[in-house]
Amino acid sequence: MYTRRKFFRDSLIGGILAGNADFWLKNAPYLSKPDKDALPVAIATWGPNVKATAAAWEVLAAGGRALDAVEAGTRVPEADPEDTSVGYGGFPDRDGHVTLDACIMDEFGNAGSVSFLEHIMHPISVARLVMEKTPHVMLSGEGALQFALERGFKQENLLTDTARAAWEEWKMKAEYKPKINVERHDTIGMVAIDMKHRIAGACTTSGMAFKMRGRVGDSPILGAGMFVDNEVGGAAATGLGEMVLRTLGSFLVVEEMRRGAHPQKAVETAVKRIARKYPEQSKENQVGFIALDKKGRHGAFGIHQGFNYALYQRGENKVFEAGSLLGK
Ligand code: SD4
Repeated sequence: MYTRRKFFRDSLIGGILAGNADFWLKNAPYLSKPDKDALPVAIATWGPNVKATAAAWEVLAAGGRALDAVEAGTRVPEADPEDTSVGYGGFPDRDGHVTLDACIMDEFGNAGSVSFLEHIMHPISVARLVMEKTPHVMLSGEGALQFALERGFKQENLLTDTARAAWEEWKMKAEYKPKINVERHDTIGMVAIDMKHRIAGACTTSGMAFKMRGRVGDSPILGAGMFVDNEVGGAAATGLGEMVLRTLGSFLVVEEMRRGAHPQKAVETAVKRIARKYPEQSKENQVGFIALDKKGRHGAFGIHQGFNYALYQRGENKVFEAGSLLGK
């Protein structure tokens, strides 16, 4: 049924495509100004990840390296069985396998990534070792698992009873239809800057629930799920990975900041680009970005309402609602 709500949403997309809908910029609450206390800072996608920014802050406040902070932070949801979008407890693919994607990047532009990795609770730490201990950037599937086991990671069953029950229920209809902000889109993308102005980023996820076996999303792809450049800042994405993959969204955000855009403007540009290129998919799917620039200013924006993020800055760890292109 074509409801009033859908009509409203379609009209909004139409307005934005016509280029006359900058209304949401007028009261953007994020135009934060840098000050001497802006660093260190850690930002992460999704409110429940305050626990992750807290873990990152411990490293940052002790004078540690941003790379260690983002790894420590993103390991928190990876080990949390309640988080059904990341690591242990993540919802499986449509064949019942939990398959994980992750990437990490440091202040020198070094990067490591794993995709389609099974049985390892901390893919972000495997990604870091790919970066530090191999001549490669990305390992995938069985090769990634073999590498992790050789490096001493434990092989574990990551499918919890809750996730298995959700999968059993899903199988009754077996319909692949991601829902906006409903699947607990808790992929964690995190960017941090330490006291020495070093920037690092990390992103880790079990991907879209009930995806096809072998499907890899945006999260382990540098420039799509996450990207940092120490001269500029960093960004990370969440939501329907296919839309982010086709637009290299995080790279776009960083490049916009390189051209002088405030992080808030940069994330809005990326979301607008996606909505313009994929208007149909944008009606039904969420994509959100977080960004930090070198000065410690941040931005966050999604296609739809309901995207939130955690920010630890000036000694305070808080959750904020991100702005959005469309209403619900
Ligand atoms: C993916 N972008 O695999 C991820 C999913 C996600 O919160 O962000 N979930 O497409």
